[in-house]
Amino acid sequence: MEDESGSLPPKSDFSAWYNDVLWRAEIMDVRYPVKGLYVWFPFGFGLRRHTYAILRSLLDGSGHDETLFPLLIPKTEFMKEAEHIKGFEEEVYWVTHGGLTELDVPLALRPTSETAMYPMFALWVRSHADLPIKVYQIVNTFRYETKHTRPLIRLREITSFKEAHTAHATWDEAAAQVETALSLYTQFYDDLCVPVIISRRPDWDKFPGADYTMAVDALMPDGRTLQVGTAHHLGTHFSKTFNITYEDAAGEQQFVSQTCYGISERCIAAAIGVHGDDRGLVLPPKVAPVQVVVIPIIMKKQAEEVRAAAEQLRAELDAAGLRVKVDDRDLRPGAKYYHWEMRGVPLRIEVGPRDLAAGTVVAATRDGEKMTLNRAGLAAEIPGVLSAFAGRLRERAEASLTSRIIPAESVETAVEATKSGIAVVHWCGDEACADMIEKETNASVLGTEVRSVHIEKSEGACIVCGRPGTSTVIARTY
Ligand code: A5A
Ligand code: ZN
Repeated sequence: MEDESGSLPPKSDFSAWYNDVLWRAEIMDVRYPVKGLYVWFPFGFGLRRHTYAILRSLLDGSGHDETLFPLLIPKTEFMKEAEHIKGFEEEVYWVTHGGLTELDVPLALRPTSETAMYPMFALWVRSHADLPIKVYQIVNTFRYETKHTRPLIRLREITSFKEAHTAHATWDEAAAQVETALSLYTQFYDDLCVPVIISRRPDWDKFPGADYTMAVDALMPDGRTLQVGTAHHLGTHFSKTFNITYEDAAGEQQFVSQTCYGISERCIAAAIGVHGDDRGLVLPPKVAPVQVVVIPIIMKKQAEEVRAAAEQLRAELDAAGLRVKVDDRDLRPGAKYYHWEMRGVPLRIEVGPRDLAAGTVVAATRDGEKMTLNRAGLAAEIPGVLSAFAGRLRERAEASLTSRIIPAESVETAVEATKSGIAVVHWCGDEACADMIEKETNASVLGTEVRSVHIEKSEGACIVCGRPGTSTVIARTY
């Protein structure tokens, strides 16, 4: 699979860089013969595995239970919630035949699992004691996307859809769960060293069947935002449709209030896009499939000693719980550096004859910090080196985001700001004003009630009509 021919386009040419790096770093193979469907290379799948392990542990640690529902949803269930159908009807794949026999009830490939899960919730919930329900699954979902498809970003088979679904006794409890979800997502993106902006989507952009939608957006290098997660308050829309009720203390049947929240492999696209550089991927240590690569510098003399020392170091780092690899292929060291830099490995350690004699190793982080470390006690040093590296990734990403958040007091300034990043404007909440802003800027109103350490909430005159407005983020989006 190794292809070192030609060179990676510079990251400033983001779209070309992105496609090329996914191939060269062996994340996704885009040659599968169905549009919008891609294949995970084993290295990419390792990145996925470690990324989703964090997500799993966050969810497991906060009272969620993992579950697994069927992929196929009967049309009869799917068509029950009017807004939900309207939102998805153009995106659903249908299974109409079993072999040569036409099915009595066509089956939808889940685009998301509300209508698979909630008929079962109706059976599971009887009394107050059955609440809350908090479950999640990590599955593939299918959406017949008509916009430009892109690996990890817009897929027709989303392979790594983490969807959580909850049911509560009251609307307020569900609202509190939306906040919990946002805080879990904030921690998750902090582990990926990716700063995010949370906002409340305008009503016309909320999830089909939701009372409101909170969205999490990351800023990509080309100045466009990528929606990397959403949390929806579903109110009682679905519980009324699927008759999910519990008996309250007074013996009355009450409809549950629900939430759902989701993240897809876009989280990996964001980490790749935000941290990568002209030499390839730069991976946050917590998710890097290889965290440390050991490169034996083999010369004629002491070749065996160097090999043995590299293997000894590997064993020590492995025992310390680090994901480590020795690259003892018969290649020039330079070719190996190139190989592992492309794959984003956070730390490289070189072991050569001179180091053996001196009792040291030479180490280099993926962002170019070189250091000489004592061989003795090295395994205990590495976690600190990796977390300092993660800290620098986080700081650089923060700086890059803040430099591209631009307050705009007029539509003209918003047009300028959204060419390279995010405009913060005052908007009155009126759809006509939003239409005007979107038309002029070619960007989208991401939302209001903005949560970001970089954006202070404020009141001011709507940049279109002058009526009272609040801070609103606008950006070109993926
Ligand atoms: N049931 C809820 C959780 C739901 O489906 N929400 S959602 O439609 O907003 O999807 C959740 C997240 O999946 C989105 O925020 C987005 O980050 C991601 N996503 C949606 N469509 C996608 C696609 N075609 N390809 C990749 N990711 C997608
Ligand atoms: Zn207005």
